[in-house]
Amino acid sequence: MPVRSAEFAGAIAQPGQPPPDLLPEIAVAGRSNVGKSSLINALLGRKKLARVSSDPGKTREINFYRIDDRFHLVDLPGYGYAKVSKEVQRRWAPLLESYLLGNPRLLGLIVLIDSRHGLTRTDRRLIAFLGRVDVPVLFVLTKIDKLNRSGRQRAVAALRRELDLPEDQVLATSARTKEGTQDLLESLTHLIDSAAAS
Ligand SMILES: Nc1nc2c(ncn2[C@@H]2O[C@H](COP(=O)(O)OP(=O)(O)OP(=O)(O)O)[C@@H](O)[C@H]2O)c(=O)[nH]1
Ligand SMILES: [Mg+2]
Repeated sequence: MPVRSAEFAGAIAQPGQPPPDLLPEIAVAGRSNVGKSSLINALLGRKKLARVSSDPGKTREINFYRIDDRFHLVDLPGYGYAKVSKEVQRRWAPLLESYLLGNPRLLGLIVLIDSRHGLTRTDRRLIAFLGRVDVPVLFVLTKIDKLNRSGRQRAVAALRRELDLPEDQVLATSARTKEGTQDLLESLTHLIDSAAAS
């Protein structure tokens, strides 16, 4: 199902700040530079809705995109980028924590992993923290256009093995070629539909 409308709804820069409105949310998390903003644009069929960093570590706010007036896709600040000072990173943690923990609107999380690098220590730290957030998590490998067919299969298999994930909890995508983005959109729609039905 294609997205009919997508627009920037607002941002949160301070812990405890309210969201732009009370729609259900699906949040996109992952290391800086993993391709969060690019994937959001690819999903929505919009080139420049979410800002793609020429300077990694730039997305420092939580950005909300309103999709079909039904839910928010939420672009979380990337973390773990070496050039961003420890001081700035220390300020992000409370923002992320206050957003993610005890958020009744949050229906699901998408965790992005760079398919070329596999799980890094930073990814593992995030995943451990996300264990405290009680929502379904979908793992999405990014930038698969950089790998050949066997490399892709290896990346998916390694992630599934390391995190002990069922097949339907891992997707492989490219924002560049849009591979995998339809599947991801379907998973999101499914999540929203089943939440609406319950
Ligand atoms: N080849 C390729 N490059 C990609 C893909 N997705 C993103 N990139 C590139 O990776 C870089 C980072 O992309 P962003 O979308 O800004 O990453 P981000 O996770 O939003 O980064 P922060 O906002 O810093 O957390 C950019 O140079 C993108 O062009 C992809 O699917 N394939
Ligand atoms: Mg970004």
